[in-house]
Amino acid sequence: MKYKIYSEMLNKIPYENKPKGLNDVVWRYSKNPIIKRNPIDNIARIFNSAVVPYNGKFYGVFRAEDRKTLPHLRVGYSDDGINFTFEDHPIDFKDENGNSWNPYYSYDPRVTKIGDEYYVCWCLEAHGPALGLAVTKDFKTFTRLENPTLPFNRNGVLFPRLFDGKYKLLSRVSDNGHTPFGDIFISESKDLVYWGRHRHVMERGGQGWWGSLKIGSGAVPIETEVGWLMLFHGVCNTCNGYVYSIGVCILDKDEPSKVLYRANEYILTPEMDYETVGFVPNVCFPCANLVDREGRVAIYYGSADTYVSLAFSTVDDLIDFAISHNEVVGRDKEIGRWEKSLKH
Ligand code: BMA
Repeated sequence: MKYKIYSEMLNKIPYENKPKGLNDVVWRYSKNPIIKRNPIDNIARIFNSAVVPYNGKFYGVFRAEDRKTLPHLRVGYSDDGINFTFEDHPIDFKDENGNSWNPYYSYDPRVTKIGDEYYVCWCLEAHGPALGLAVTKDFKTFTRLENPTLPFNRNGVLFPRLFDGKYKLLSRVSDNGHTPFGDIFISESKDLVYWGRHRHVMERGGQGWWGSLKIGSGAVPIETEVGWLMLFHGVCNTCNGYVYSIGVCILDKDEPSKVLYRANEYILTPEMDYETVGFVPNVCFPCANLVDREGRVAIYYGSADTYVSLAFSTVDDLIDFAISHNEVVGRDKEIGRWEKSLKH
């Protein structure tokens, strides 16, 4: 391994070697998608979901949609990270007194392990879409904390460690609909209740078009000696709607509002039938990544708002790709306090 990894490295992850002759930095699992349509009774689709290691197995918080097409979150578990068994009920979130506290809709979860606690950050109804936060130790009881953001906000991802005693959260300001804009921001909190020191991290755009409409953080960043390796989604607009691709960047280790490297090309874009055809065509939406002791990476991504799919790479290759394809966009290298300053 070329670069040191400080994030949790697992003994075992789902993995397939890169097909011979392929030049791409990321390659798909040959048996994709791993979760197909109508996967369990009365659930039409499971997609955009987060998988983490727990108790020697792989546990996930999944975005499931019933036949009313209303999304909720649901637990699933697996020995191999590929074949999942799902609970027969949605997560019943509790407030601090143990009473049920469930939002009207819930979607796009990310799960961050800090110590022996797992934090779920997702988008929920709070007079408009906002981020919710809940913590579990056993994937049975999920206790909600205060919502970290006001509406309108989505794509919340908590970092897997504290920075000088402070939690940091990436998010994307949005609107009430399908948001035709969006950059990635970061906020911090000492107690997971009060959030502040909001900074701009990364802006949409660059010379290419694949991330020109909006970008949003994706999987939990992986800490390496170079910086935080992060997969994100980038969206471009077309006459037939939005196209969601996956990109890679590296954020500063101590001040992640600074972007160190960002690849100007996507690393995965909708090409396969299970990505280009479905409830929403042309979507690759990363929500989780697992790393093993050899620095190999398994990427869980939602495809076409219909399936869960897997792709693979290595930390070394992703870092090298971000460095060799680096494009500095706007003022992303700065700490993100302002876009323009007034000169007197
Ligand atoms: C976004 C989110 C995602 C979804 C994507 C494509 O706004 O709602 O859940 O995957 O649109 O439809």
